[in-house]
Amino acid sequence: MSSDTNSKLSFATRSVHAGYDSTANEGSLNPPIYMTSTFTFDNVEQGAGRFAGEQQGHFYSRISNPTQEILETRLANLEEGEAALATASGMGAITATLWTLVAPGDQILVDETLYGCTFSFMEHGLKKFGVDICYADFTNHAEVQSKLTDQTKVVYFETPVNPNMRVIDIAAISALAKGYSDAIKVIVDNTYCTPALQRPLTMGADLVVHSATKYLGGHGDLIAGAVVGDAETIHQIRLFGLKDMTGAVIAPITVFLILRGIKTLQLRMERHCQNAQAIAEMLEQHPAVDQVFFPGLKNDPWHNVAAKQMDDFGGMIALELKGGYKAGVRMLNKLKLAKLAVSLGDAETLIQHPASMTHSVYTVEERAEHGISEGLVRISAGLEAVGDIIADLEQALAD
Ligand code: 3LM
Repeated sequence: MSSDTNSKLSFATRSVHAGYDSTANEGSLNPPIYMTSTFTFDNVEQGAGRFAGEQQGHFYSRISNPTQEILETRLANLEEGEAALATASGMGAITATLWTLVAPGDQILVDETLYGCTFSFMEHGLKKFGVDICYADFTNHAEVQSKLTDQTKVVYFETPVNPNMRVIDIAAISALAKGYSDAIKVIVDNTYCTPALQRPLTMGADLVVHSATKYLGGHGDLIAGAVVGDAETIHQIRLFGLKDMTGAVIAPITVFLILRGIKTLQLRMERHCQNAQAIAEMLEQHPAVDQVFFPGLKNDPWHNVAAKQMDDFGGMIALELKGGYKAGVRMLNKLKLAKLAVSLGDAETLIQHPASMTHSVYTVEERAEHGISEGLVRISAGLEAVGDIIADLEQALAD
């Protein structure tokens, strides 16, 4: 199967095959890694044609590379978009995308809670250049509606939200934005779900961004990102946000590792989801736990919207202990199997404290305003036998 979006094939099959044709590559089962910075031209006319975008073909690896192209075709296929751009990091994808889409005087309407560095880029980066960042609680649709203005160019959110696990209705927010103006670009950070669980482009979003460092790579051995959407916008992001603004180019060897990771994406997501569900159900019953935030729990406030738009409830959990921050520190320091680390989506169960780690760029006041509590603990359920993870958590929670 080559680069076509063959919708008759299932997700698992496309995860293994889409975008790669072994017969065009000496029969090599796995894709070649083109370690080259530049590409030779047959003559001056061909080189000039490629630079002008009038002729197909690669010319410099800051813009494109054949190995990268395989990953981009596969991601576009899985997200059901026209095109994709792979980048050196999730932040590379987010920054390349937003630098391309906004100018001074424009407004970005964002959910009140964002991954720490995305918040920092908006608040400390784009604002400095005259872009207005407007926050709203995206679970409150009337509030979103009231904050759309003629300056709004982008509507941006994560779902489930890192780290507090709110779930935002992608179809409803996209409809609100498009109802106000067709020109508004709706961007969803799909890192927590991956297309194995949720495909925002089929629900009205324009662009999807990813930290491929997480579930897509899946093994905690690389940093990468991607943006997926319509071919014209992706082309603009490649030629401006990537080529001129960030230079956040993905290395071909990293592409190879992500393609390898994606082959098992659906299998891994199934196990991450099963493990997270069992862990969340244990935590919900535990006397030391005050609250568990996981949309797979029947009485989670976001259970219904998650059930509507996600194929399963994901591998991420947040919790609040009865003893607050102090109890959280005690628990984290007692873990034996689960690793104390930021990042997520790896084979290993990872646990961290957002207020002092992933979301520490927010000030204490900002965290309070943006819905991130000081005692929150975040768990990325790994692929270990769930009984072993639960036993570790129970011993860490014991008096
Ligand atoms: C983390 N998150 O532990 P990279 N979007 C989302 C993310 O969670 C992340 C990015 C984008 C974490 C990283 S914190 C120092 C470690 C929803 C990253 C950015 O540039 O690939 O790290 O992606 O939550």
